[in-house]
Amino acid sequence: MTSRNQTLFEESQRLIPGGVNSPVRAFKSVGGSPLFFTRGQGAYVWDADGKRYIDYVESWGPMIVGHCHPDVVKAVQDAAAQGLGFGAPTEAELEMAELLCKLLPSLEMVRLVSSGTEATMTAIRLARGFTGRSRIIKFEGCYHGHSDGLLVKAGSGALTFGQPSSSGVPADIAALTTVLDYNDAAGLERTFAEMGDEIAAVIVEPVAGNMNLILPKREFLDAMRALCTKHGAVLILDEVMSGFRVGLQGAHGHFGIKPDLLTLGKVMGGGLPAAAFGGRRDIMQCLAPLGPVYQAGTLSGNPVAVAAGLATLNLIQASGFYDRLTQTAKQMTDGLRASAAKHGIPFSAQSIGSMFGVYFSKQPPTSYAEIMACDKEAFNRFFHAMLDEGVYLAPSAYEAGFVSAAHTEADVAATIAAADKIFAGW
Ligand code: KE4
Repeated sequence: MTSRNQTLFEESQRLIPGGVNSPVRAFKSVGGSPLFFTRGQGAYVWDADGKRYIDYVESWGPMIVGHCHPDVVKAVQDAAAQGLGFGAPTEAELEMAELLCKLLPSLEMVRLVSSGTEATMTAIRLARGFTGRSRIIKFEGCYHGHSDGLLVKAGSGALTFGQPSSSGVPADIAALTTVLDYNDAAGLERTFAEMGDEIAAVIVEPVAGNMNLILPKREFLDAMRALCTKHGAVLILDEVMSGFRVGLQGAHGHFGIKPDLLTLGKVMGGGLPAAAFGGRRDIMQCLAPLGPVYQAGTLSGNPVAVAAGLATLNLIQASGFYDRLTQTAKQMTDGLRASAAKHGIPFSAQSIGSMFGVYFSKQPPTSYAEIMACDKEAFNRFFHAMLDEGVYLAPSAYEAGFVSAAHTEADVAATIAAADKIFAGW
């Protein structure tokens, strides 16, 4: 019998390119037909055939308190009952700005937008307006949304489909983006020595999650900060994914590196479209209506999305919240690693805060090249086998995974048991 998922996918493909509204959902790199979800509750999601999965994708990061947390749902219902949007300032936006600047001291000012792409695109424009320079530096495998200048050797869906540099981006724009190797401090130093006074900004995921999970080397982060300061370039830390995921102060708080601009998203919207960029007051004051750098958005600061974000950010401040999340992620990756070792399978796994990565390689990769050397076919086979066991991992070997406050020890044990059964028959 054809599954409801397959029927919906076939019908969707007639009207929606690839049948999806965001490419990485299409299961193209793992094969098979994407799942259409009908419901989420806590750590679980249900597909159109009524099958339940333990969810480690969590809408690609936002659902850190679990799906449909009652506090978040109530906040959304209460806000919606007052109005779905005004295109005018609301007190909730001031509350969100105050909370973000309290939680993240590097934010002297902040502006809300509706997606991570808007946040990073504007941060780049702001850096160019502030410095009067055009060149930007990014790192291969990092993904910062789909604005033209950043779709050059990008990660996430672009990498997943083997098209890290999108067509449709004018060569003149792509030529202003210099792409270096993640964790290569020497390469960064050489580039600044050659063209330091041309560089408007360096943009980086301080913990990379779009080429699977790659942890930063200390000297890489330190070099980046020092070089940007020395040459007057703007350091943009893109924490759309790692923000509030690595810890309450994101990766930059965890590693103690101060950005000039910071981009946020996902968790701060609680699953609804809210994102932000912010940082140094002298840079942010270049923004319209104060300064000459234009940026705008009909839905920016939407009161219903902000309500979901405020409720989520309130919950994550609970005492011990990140200790428990970090423990959950570590328990899970330790268990997977132990099971693979028992069955003699070249596999590794690691976690930081509530983010984790699983790899079919002997050691966790530390660079894009090492990620590309992992056994992708083995990952795809593992992905589908785990799906059969009711465990939903990201449908790509190039994405990080996430645990939530709703994942219990029983969920972790069931996940490890599922992997052990698969590895036993590998
Ligand atoms: P959005 O425009 O998708 O809200 O955010 C873009 C973005 C910017 N920066 C980082 C570090 C990101 O991870 C993202 C978006 N992440 C992907 C998942 N790896 C979103 C999923 C998708 O593209 O459907």
